[in-house]
Amino acid sequence: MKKTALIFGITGQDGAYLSKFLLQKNYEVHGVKRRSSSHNTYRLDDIYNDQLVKKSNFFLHYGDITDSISIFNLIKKTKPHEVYNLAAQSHVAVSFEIPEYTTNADALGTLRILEAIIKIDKNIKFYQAGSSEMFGKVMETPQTEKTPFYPRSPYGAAKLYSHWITVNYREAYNIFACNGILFNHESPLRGDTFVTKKVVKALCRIKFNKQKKLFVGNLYAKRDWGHAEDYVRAMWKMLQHNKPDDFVICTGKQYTIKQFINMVAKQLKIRINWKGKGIKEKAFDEKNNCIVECNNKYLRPTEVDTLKGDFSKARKQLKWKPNHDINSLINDMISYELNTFNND
Ligand code: NAP
Ligand code: F7E
Repeated sequence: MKKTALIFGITGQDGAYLSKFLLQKNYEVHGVKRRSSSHNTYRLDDIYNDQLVKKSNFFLHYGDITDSISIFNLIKKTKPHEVYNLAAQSHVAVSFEIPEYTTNADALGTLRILEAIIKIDKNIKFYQAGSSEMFGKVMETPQTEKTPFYPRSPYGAAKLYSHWITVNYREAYNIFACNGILFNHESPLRGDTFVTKKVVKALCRIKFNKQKKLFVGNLYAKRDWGHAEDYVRAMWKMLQHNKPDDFVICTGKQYTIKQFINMVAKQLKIRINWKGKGIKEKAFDEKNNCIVECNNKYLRPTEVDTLKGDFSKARKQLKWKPNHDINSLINDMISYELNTFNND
């Protein structure tokens, strides 16, 4: 029998990759998009414009995770076998600016979906998009499913509520609900203000004289970066497992932002030379033009200094491992940017 999935947050990076993945598995895919005065489905354009897919397997609906009525009505109407909650105000720095909205969407949004599931059909499987930001000020390295949480932002705290409410509904109502604890994952479809996309886009533009300088914040935070394509496969695998559970998904490797910039520059054959310290640290190209500079405005009130996960449980129980490494991720992101230039 054909399966039906409902994706909250379908217009985001992961929503686009998960949609493609599930369509390839012959799912009927329903997605929830927010009303917007500007075009907000560009990541889905290639799927949506495919007439064959459009007619039979792929449907977009208006809704919002801050609106219980739309959530209830959509779950009732689409009758999904699986619900993926990817919807969130997902920018950590922005969560300090709009903490109440972030909590409403990222914490209460999950509760609203869980409540609708137990009222409509307890057989619906549920995936919650948890985050390594819940580890925050890390209590041990590497982080596993057993590492205590210590969030460092309104975003991290809201995701922590979602994590525990998902565990609670699983135990209280015996539903198939899973938390993915996903470390940073990137792709050509990453939002422009996340550091990897910002760096790749800017260095590509600098290489081709379309931009002079890149401004960043903390160069020394360390992240465990994977590719979104690998991580959506893990989401699906969690819902096909023989029991509902929580899984860390990561690569087990970490790099600083500065190392990431150096790796992108290397692939683009830009030779850079760092000078200075702290917020005054700058990178210069071979003609001694300053191309990277730090700016206080990108620093956060509290920072997550280091993240590095251990995916042994997912490897053993889900038979999951990442196919991409940092270099293939960067290569994919650069190719996309350069193609975009060519189509300008
Ligand atoms: P993203 O690109 O920012 O996408 C977020 C999605 O949520 C977008 O479709 C957005 O819609 C939607 N959304 C935001 N507020 C909403 C609301 N009130 N009602 C309905 N939809 C709403 O994020 P992503 O990188 O794909 O991440 C997917 C999920 O995984 C998020 O929950 C994120 O917090 C979590 N996560 C991400 C990472 C990562 O490294 N990417 C790691 C761990 C966890 P618009 O397009 O209209 O803005
Ligand atoms: O920052 C530093 C910044 O915004 C990474 C989200 O998907 O992953 C993401 O959250 C690091 C931080 O991602 C700039 O201070 C330096 O230390 O790319 P980011 P994030 O905050 O790690 C987690 C797992 C999620 O769940 C989130 O939804 O890079 N950094 N300079 C910068 N960050 C940004 N954005 N911009 C800079 O200029």
